[in-house]
Amino acid sequence: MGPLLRALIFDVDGTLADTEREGHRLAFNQAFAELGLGWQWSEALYGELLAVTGGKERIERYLERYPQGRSLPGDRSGFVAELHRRKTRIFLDLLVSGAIPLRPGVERLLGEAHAQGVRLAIATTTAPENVAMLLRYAGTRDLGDWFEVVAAGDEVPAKKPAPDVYDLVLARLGLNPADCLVIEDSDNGVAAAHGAGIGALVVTLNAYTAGQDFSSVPLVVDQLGEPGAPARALRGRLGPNGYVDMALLRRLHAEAPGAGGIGA
Ligand code: XBP
Ligand code: MG
Repeated sequence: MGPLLRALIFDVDGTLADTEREGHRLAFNQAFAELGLGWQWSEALYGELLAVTGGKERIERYLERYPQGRSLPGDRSGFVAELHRRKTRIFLDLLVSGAIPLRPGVERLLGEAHAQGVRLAIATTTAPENVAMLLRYAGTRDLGDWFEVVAAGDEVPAKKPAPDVYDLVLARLGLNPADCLVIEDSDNGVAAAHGAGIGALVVTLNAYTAGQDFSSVPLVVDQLGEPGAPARALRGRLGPNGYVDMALLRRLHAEAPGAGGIGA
């Protein structure tokens, strides 16, 4: 028998909730407006900028690519940090207002895992306070206490697609890659998990990640799904009930416990 499934590790943005288009993007735009910058990130431009993970890094990329950066003050990184602090405050207000719900099936699956004693962790690029507020306000109860470990992008030298944040989660859990299964929504997230040697992966697509290459992942679905509102599998197969549950995750994990098992 292979290793037991001991922990589920979740990405946050795009996976637990559809935070990008009507969440982070709006918060960036509002911060730009507050500072009178006259910058506007359209849905399409934001989709391009998402190739860079991390909000501060995303602003830096924008400034490198577009002429807006030329007129900025000398202390570029201090300016970006202040801009990002504003953006985070605005994003937190959005979360507290309940404007960003969890994706379908997320709270159900977390509850199932918790009830079965499977440990829960988060590997994200965003800030820990964003995660705490999302978990507090997006579900029907504060889900934060179900998560044993939250590892965030600014805690590690390199953000996704580097494996650092997944390595940190494994160290904090005290588990091996083969004990875990990851749920992600993006190619950068998949690369990070694979880089840390975690092989069992589920991808829940969203509008920004639907066109990405997930050929190395055993199960790709449009959402986790709920009883009566099934998910759609774009790669791999769902169980008879048509949604992602712990029985399905245990099967996937047994079939591909480590990175070596991927695509086999
Ligand atoms: C998510 C991100 C984040 C958010 C913004 O990537 O790249 O940067 O867009 O968050 P992933 P911050 O889902 O792969 O972790 O502005 O707080 O960085
Ligand atoms: Mg994501």
